Amino acid sequence: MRRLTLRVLALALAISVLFVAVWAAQDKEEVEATWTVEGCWIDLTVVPPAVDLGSSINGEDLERLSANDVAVESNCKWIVEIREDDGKIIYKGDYPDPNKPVSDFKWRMNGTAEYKDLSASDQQVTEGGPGSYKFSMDYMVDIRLTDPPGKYAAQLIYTGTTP
Ligand SMILES: [Ca+2]
Ligand SMILES: [Ca+2]
Repeated sequence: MRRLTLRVLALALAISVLFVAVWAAQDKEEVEATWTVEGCWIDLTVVPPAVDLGSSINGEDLERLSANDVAVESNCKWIVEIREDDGKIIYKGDYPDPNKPVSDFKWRMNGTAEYKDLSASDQQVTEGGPGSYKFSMDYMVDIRLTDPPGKYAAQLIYTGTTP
């Protein structure tokens, strides 16, 4: 009886030692994960790619609000600029080309007060920092007495840059 008790005690002790040994076991390794972001990136989207300002019937100026939606995503500071591709308005009609100046076409960010004249050189539309941005553009065209009947087109070039 006593031997049995001793054996049980010994076994219990062995088990408890084993448990202590298992529960106390621990090991740690530290890993440092590193990476690099190489430089600035910018993603510019302007939709739709074609915009119709409508028809001027009695010589009235034409305006279209929120004609284009612009989206910018960048991990750096950025600017968006606008220009006319070659500084010439395309004219298609039966009359001689009136060589309508591109400055007769006006643009502004929707929500801002004043229209600016389109130009063949880049003009800053807006700027921002890292993140995702959306805004829309209003267009206006000054119809003049010197504009003969026909179809007119301006090619707007948007450029996004991280200076
Ligand atoms: Ca042009
Ligand atoms: Ca006018």
